[in-house]
Amino acid sequence: MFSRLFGTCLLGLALNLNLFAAAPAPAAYGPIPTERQLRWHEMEFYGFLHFTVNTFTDKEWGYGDEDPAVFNPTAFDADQIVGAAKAAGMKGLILTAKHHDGFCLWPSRFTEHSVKSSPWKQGKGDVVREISEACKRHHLRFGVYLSPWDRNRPEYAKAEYLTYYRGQLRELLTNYGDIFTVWFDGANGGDGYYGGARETRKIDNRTFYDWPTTWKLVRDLMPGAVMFSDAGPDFRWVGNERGIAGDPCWATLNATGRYPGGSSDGLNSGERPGTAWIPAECDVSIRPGWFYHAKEDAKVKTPAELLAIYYQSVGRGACLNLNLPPDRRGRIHENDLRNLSEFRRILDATFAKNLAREAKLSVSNERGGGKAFSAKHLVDGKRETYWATDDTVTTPEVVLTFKRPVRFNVVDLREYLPLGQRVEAFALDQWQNGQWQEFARGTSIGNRRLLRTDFVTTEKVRLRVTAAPVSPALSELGLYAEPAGVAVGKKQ
Ligand code: FUL
Repeated sequence: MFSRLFGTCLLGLALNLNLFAAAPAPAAYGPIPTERQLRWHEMEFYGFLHFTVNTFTDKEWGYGDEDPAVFNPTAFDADQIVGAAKAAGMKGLILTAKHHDGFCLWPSRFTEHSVKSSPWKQGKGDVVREISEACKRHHLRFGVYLSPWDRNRPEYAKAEYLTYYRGQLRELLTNYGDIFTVWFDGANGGDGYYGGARETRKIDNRTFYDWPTTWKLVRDLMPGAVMFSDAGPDFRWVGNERGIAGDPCWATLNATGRYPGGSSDGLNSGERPGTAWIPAECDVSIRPGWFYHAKEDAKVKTPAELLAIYYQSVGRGACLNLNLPPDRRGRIHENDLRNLSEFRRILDATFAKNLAREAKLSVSNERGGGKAFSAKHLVDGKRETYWATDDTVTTPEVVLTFKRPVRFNVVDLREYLPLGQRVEAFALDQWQNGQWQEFARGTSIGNRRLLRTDFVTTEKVRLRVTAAPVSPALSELGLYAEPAGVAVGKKQ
């Protein structure tokens, strides 16, 4: 037993040190992701749950003077909510534990303005507890949104407010198990109830919140959690609430001088080479509003709209955070469920089979001529392995030759992220009438690049890296066909 364990350890060590590889791995280029960011990238698609007094008052931004008695879902069902997210393919959920109105979905000991003052479950309910536990049961990661702007609190805009805010953060990060993200919203409209003052309070976003201290608290209490804001530190807003990343969309940003609630310049496309790895999240609601409104029941985004968003968010290297607003029952509405399930059905049918696996691969260069960085890794379905070239080869190509013509309309590419974002431009060719014909081109790849094109039928496909400051390191290449009858619309 001991010797087997020892042998396994030695093998692991040898693999780690790359002892069996013909050449050392390429050196990383530019800013690179942390371990916690890599885990976040792997999620790709997760959801928001916007739920509070607004659900019952039909508002988007509560003023902060709402009577807690209005919060009274009639048939709250955490398993129905989390099950809907799971069935849609989401890997996590972020709950608005407190939105701008200040009402807390958990019984915080720092305020009475919470579920404990509501009739729901005779004041004994805890939405944060129920959703976090349902997430565990369904194997989704759980995250929290805690609005920095609080229109209920008398001390908002004064230094004491930070003690209150951090006390709440501590409650959320210590009582509800693992938290994968803390989502810090930059919005601040100024006016509010503020304990009865009913006035406008201006704060300086750059200094008031003293973010470094709050970020440190999160790092201390939940080291694996990634933090969101307009400016990171771990992932950034994409600059719009339509769910659309820029093209290109770099995972890097010039971080100096940026702060939550600051300028959104550069957030949509990122900045290259950048000073920090701060990839984009696309947040968008399945309905026009973030909160549930019965009048929007017929305005749920269609499967075709959701697909277009997916290709322009996940497909541009970002993560997609799709909001599902629980209704007044405390459930996800049937119309949302219907569109989500058709969206999922199409995605599953599309990505069921990677046609590139049937091809013979030939490449213009393979690092060290050896197996460790072989082009085979492009089609092994593993993000941990990759095809790399010698340091001097920055614009290689790979040709896929098929025995029979293949038909596809989606190309899927992935870079090996631990070595940084390396590829700056690429092109794709198909073989037609004895010659190459370009059918798509792109710039940034990063975590994932999906190109949704017209249908191509061909016996040979070529990927050319056309610009890179260093040798590329690509971990995946896929060719897929969307099922018949999908409204593709314009190319994505
Ligand atoms: C914004 C907020 O003002 C909205 O209500 C919503 O929470 C959205 C996700 O972020 O800044």
